[in-house]
Amino acid sequence: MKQYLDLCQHILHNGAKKEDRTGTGTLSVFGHQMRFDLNEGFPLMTTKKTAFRLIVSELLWFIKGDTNVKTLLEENNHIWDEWAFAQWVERDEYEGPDMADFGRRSQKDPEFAVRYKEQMALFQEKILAEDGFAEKYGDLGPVYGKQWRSWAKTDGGTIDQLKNVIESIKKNPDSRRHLVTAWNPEFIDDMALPPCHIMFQFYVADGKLSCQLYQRSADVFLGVPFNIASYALLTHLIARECGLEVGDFVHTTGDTHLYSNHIEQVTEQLSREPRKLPTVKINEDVASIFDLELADITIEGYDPHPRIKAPVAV
Ligand code: THF
Repeated sequence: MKQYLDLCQHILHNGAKKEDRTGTGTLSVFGHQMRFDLNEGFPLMTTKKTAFRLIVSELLWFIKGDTNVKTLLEENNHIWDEWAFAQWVERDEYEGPDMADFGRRSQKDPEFAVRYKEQMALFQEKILAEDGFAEKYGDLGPVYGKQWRSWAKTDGGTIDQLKNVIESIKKNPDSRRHLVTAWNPEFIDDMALPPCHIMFQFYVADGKLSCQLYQRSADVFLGVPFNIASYALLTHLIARECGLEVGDFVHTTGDTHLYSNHIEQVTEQLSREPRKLPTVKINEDVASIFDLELADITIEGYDPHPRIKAPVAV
């Protein structure tokens, strides 16, 4: 995926030094676009091993309208843990040691890191073991799943944007209104994290379905490989649902940044040669996108360079 490696180079050379909410510091550019022809293979990083299983599990979680990390934990997916944990440790009911600013402190202070790991393990255990606890403290608020599947209307009803967009692609493929938006200003403050992938649009031409995503904030080393694969997969799933072939995935990003503690890792990744892209397989026995489970979606011919670890900014 040359587009991605070019983006990393571009930020390293042209990025502005910029402070951010997490206090980590970034190199950042504003406004970037990548295009992936999904017929050239499935855009999963080959220059670093990327956990496809986690991408599928997160996407199905969005598609089912779920907003609770319990479901992800049950699938051994920890990519949202920090955001649920951040809410938990701010609650009156939390009685453990002070966890303020745990993301930064656990990287700087090894003793604190031990206490943080303990508290995080306890939190995960309770989410998995106690339904009442999970219901109360595992929910991230009205994040993606809620907005995609049950956007709140002023009259008390809800809008299923995902079902509607599938219907509109089937009934009126040429429409210029195949949109789903996760940015709901009324509820931003109730979300554990305001959405990063804000809005996506589908487009049909020559029997092919394309998708463009607008992402307001893009963590290029950790998040973007997930985001590309996630929306590429969504495009495959919706195309299948609508009896179309796949076209392009267009990824448009706003604040497009490399965290200052990912620079070494990116440099390592840039030294590697890209390999042949894998392909995605979706279980043909399951007809509807809403019934798909983790095991129904697999990747074939994936032969990446080894994983490169990096800390996530919270
Ligand atoms: N916050 C930040 N700072 N970056 C993000 O990418 C991000 N997300 C979601 C919400 N907030 C974010 C969460 N998505 C990983 C990947 C995606 C995430 C969060 C974390 C991650 O740590 N990946 C590692 C390890 C995966 C594993 O457990 O194996 C990796 O090496 O890929 C952007 O949508």
